[in-house]
Formats: sequence, structure tokens, C-alpha cells
Amino acid sequence: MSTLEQTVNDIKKMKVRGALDIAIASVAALKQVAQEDSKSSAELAKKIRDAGRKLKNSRPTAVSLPNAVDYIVYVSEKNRQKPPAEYREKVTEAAEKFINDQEKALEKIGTIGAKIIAKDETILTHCNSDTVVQILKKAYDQGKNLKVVCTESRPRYQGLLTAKELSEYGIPTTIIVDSAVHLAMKKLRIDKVIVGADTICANGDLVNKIGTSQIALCAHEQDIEFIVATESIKFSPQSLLGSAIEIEERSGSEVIKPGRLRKVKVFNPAFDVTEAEYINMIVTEYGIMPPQAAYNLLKEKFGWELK
Ligand code: RUB
Repeated sequence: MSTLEQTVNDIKKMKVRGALDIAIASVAALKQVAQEDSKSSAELAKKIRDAGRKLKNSRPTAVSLPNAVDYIVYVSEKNRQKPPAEYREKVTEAAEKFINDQEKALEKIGTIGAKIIAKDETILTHCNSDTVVQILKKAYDQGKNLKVVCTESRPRYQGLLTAKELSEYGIPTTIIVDSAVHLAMKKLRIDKVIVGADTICANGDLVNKIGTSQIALCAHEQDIEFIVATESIKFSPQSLLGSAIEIEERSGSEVIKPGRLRKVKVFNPAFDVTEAEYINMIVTEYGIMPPQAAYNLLKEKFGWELK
């Protein structure tokens, strides 16, 4: 199996998951495609376009994937007239810079995000976000003496990955079932909620793991800050509103054993939309901003204009 096929497969089967890792793995796969034997750069550019389409179709919701693929396709098209050796060099350089930039962004968000955690706070998080984990570990390293509450994140239990990683790092960690969030906010004295993002729309709406919006509503009701941690690669110039994003629906077999309840349908959406009004702040590598500033970030950093 080629690296491309392997990557598409791994993303579909969620062996590679989380918006950031999906983007990085896709760019690494495209870099490999650019190394393939070929008579001309134009032929390689076509291979990159085809590979990009396959990668984009592997999971529909996180915008980091099309953003990453489109960037490499753009560099590839720009260099398709150059001799193959030079073309390969340009695509490789762009892919390596992209991956390096994401690693730097993650590091920076960790530093910026750790500042908003005060000493002795209890933070609730949902699912498994490398970006959130980075912030929590940084805050712990700074001696903030924090505690973390993780939701299990049914049906795929990504919350257990977060709980494992944080507890092994030394952070006191508690796991709760998803439906305990409202009660846990009071009983476990949650100070802040911090979640990751799959997509931030131009109006500041957040698309993230299913259940995120319920957590935001609970936080709003109890006056608990709801914070999103995300690299700018997850901002979507194509999506004005969260309600317009395609939400991935996964197999019912993730929820109950096939055949167990034959007459029952299973609805298994992987993500949901949290409206901007329930988000207090978004932490990016460029700093902290209100969700309403999403459009400005797209405009200033990526030259995007509403048409
Ligand atoms: C993962 C998920 C994460 C975001 C952000 O969903 O919703 O919160 O992708 O993660 P899934 P990161 O497990 O279905 O991919 O900060 O690591 O990019």
C-alpha cells in the first residue's frame, strides 16, 4: 500500500484523528506523492491534485484538512512548469514548512493558553485535542496545580486518551460520562472549559466533537468560561456559518453492536456546532481573541474578503 492509500485509510478508520494530526499526515502524504517517478512536473502536479481529492474525501468536517491540502496543491500548481527536480524541491520545502509551522503554532498556543489558567483551577475538557493537552501540560509545568476533568466522549472514547496522557504526565485527572457534565460543573467545581476545534467559521461558530455544544450551554448557564484552543489552520474561509458545515455521520456500529436492536435506527453524528455567542474566547498562535474576530483573522492573515 502506498503512503497515500495508507494515510487515507488511517484517516477514515480514525487511526489518525484530531484536526491537527489529520492535516499534518495529509501534507506528509502529499510530500511523498511529489517524490514519485514521473516524466514531467505537470504529471506530478496532476498526481498531487488527485491525491488531494482523495485525502479531502477521507473525512468531511475538519477544515484543517482541505486548508492543508489546498495549500500544497497551490504550491504544486505554481511550480508545475519547472523541471521535476526543482518542482519536487519546492513542494517538499512547502510541506516541511507547513508541518514545522503547525508544530510551532501548537507550542505557541500552549504558552499563550497556559497564561489564562490560574493557580488551583479545575479545567473540564472534551474529547482529545492535542492543542488543549499542550495548554494543560504547559500550565502544569508552570506549577499551576491544576486538576482536569475529561468527558469519556462516547461513542469512541477519545476522552480516555486525554485522561491517560494527562494523568501519566502527573496532572490529577478525573473521567466522567458525557451526561454528567452539568452536575460535574457544580460538584467538581469547574473553573473553565477548554476544548479544541475542527473548524472555526467566519462568524466565530465552532465545529467540534459531538457533545461540545451541550457543554457550552451548561457552561453558559453556570457562568463558566468556555474557551476554544485552535491553530489558525482550522479557520474556514469557505464557511460563513457553522450550520452550513457538513457534519460527518459515522456508522451506527460505533454506538451499539450491529444486530442488537434490529428495529432501532442509530443516528451517530461525529461533530456539532457551538454558536459563537457561547464562546468566551479563542486561543490561537496569534493570541487570544473573541469569536467575533474570526473574520478579521481570516482577512488580515489570509487576505480573505467577503464577496
Ligand atoms: C477530534 C476532535 C478534537 C479536534 C481538535 O475528533 O473533535 O477536539 O479535532 O483536535 P475526532 P486537535 O477524534 O473525531 O477526530 O487540537 O488535536 O487538532
